[in-house]
Amino acid sequence: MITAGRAGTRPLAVLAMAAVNVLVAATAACSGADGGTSGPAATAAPSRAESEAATRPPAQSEPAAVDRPRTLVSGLSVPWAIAFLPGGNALVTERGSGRLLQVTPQGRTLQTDVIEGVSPSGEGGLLGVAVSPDFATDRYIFVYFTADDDNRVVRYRYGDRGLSDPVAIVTGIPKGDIHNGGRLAFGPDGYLYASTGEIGDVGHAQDRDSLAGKILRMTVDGRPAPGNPFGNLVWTYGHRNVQGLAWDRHGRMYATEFGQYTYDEINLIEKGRNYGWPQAEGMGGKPGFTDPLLTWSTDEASPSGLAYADGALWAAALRGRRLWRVPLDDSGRTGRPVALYTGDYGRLRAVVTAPDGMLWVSTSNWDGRGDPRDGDDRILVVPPATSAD
Ligand SMILES: [Ca+2]
Repeated sequence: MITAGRAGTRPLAVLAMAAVNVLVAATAACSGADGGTSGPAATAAPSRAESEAATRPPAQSEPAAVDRPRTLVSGLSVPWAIAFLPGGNALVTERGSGRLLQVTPQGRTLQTDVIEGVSPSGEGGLLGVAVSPDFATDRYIFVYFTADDDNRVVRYRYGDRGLSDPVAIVTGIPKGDIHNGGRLAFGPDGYLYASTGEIGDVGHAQDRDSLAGKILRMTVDGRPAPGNPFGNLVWTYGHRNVQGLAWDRHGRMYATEFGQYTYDEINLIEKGRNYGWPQAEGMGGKPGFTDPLLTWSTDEASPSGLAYADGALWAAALRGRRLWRVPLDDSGRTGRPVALYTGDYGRLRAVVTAPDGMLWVSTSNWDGRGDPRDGDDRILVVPPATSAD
């Protein structure tokens, strides 16, 4: 079920959901681990998608055929993150191969580099990528990856001849088989944000001296950004596993978060706040913890990437195998979410807004928890403005 938080909008009621939830609950296991399912729950998703398709209310109808996504790139392996260079080409990471691809808006791969030192295992590997806001002059790009002993953020110079001048700007982020976080993005303030996970060790999230279970904010040299609340890299804490970061046109920051058994979240991210994990999951209503704006059941979402476009947040769902459109009003309140393409493309991982306003969305069907089909994994181009609502 979807529950609106501060938005004050009514919960989405889908009558058929009750029966469907019984099916899922009967086989449910911890799904928060990167939106995976352990055991038989993995087989529940297709049945659920079919049931829902048959009973989806009009407000959740799919866009017309003309608005269907188109495949821009196919044959990838777990494309985890996408970031645009000035000029409109994009950098794409692959989790297991450690490859960093440069893809044109026409879908051609112009350049392929391999990040050295990536040690993929479980949910770890080459994860986030970000491009310096001053790329035209500094040529900096940043990647977040799992190495032999840690997760780390490494800066490179990126040019026609490949990568050079690697500098590990943050090391020692705890690594694990699950919950490695991994998203990188520059905020409108010009600083680099990194999301980390608590690696399945719940003690990290509330420990402000641990880099795990946090959203970090840093300079391009990996130092705490001016104005950080605790004098270190930590911007917010009490996170379980954040893999999506986005800002709206007013500069407000949002993040997706994997819940454990019950509630995935979208949070409004504000300096120094404690988002509750492990004391609270979903709407805790407990003093000292910031509640999410919105929650989903883990089988509907397990949201990874997050983008902002056309007055809405867009969350890519792994286990939920759909793209969520969450309308935002001018004050940052969330409206009623709309599920798009449920089951059509499998697990969805990254979603970013391209310079032309389209959304680029990656599938994640080769991550060990999906059902790959011909052409997977893909990058899809989705028109945000024409999607149904
Ligand atoms: Ca929370």
